[in-house]
Amino acid sequence: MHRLLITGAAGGIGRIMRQRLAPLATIVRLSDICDLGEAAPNEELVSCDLGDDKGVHDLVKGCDAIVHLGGMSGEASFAKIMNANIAGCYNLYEAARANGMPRILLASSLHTVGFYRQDEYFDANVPLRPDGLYGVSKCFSEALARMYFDKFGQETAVVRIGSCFEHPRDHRMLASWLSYGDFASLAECVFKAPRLGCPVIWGVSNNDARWWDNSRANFLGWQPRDNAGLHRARIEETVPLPDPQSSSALYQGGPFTEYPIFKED
Ligand code: NAI
Ligand code: 15L
Repeated sequence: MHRLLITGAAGGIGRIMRQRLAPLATIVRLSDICDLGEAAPNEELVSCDLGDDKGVHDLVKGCDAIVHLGGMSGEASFAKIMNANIAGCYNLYEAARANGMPRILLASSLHTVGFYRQDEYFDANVPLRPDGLYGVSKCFSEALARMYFDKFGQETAVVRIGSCFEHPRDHRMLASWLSYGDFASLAECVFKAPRLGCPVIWGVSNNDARWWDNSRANFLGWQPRDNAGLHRARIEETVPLPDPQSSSALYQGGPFTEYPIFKED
């Protein structure tokens, strides 16, 4: 492809994907509200608040594909969630519709289903059970993606990311971890698939412990290779086992299930 847009490119996942996804496109356009550093020869840097509809329209223009990582990545006040995740996602889809409908990889989250318990196992058709306003905003983005597909044919890979960090950080992440390498290989499958549609895919590595059945996404040919199980000994040695009655041990969404509705901005 000629130009790939990555929103949220200054964030934890974005900073890694900036390099890892570069082989997919001639030009990578990187966007955030935070500093993106210096542009490499294959890069374009665009500062843009996702809540700015005109700015997002210009941002998407000329792009052949989008990895949408930008927005609030945890629980926050409704005002912040509203601007970055709800208005921001709407602005992105409207901009895509006006600019040739580039294929989108949408970063959704396990917090769309955070109130399921850790002893439950299900596929992507499970009813949503968000664990906070952040999770609700991801449910909104998933519904928006589906509506733009059904109404206009806009293709999106809705990726319900578990916990995407360099290594799993606690016992819960032994089931929810997605390695950076597996994220990158998923993005490659998404953008190389002849037809995508609008599947919901669990963004999770090939962990020994598992809560999610990804068989509905088999058509993509994605084979996650990393396994959080290889980090179990380290986690068991260094991270205290949570109280079995605590949210961290009971719910897939862990502590997010306990957060209040934040009022501060
Ligand atoms: P992050 O918080 O490190 O990065 C998000 C980026 O979005 C930040 O650089 C931030 O400046 C930018 N951003 C925030 N508000 C914005 C706005 N109004 N306009 C433009 N940019 C804005 O998050 P991370 O970990 O890199 O996650 C990326 C995406 O993946 C997020 O959408 C997050 O919700 C989702 N996700 C991440 C998971 C993880 O384990 N890292 C798990 C599940 C979902
Ligand atoms: C998410 O959705 C967040 O973006 C990430 O920072 C982690 O908190 C992750 O879920 C998780 O719950 O592990």
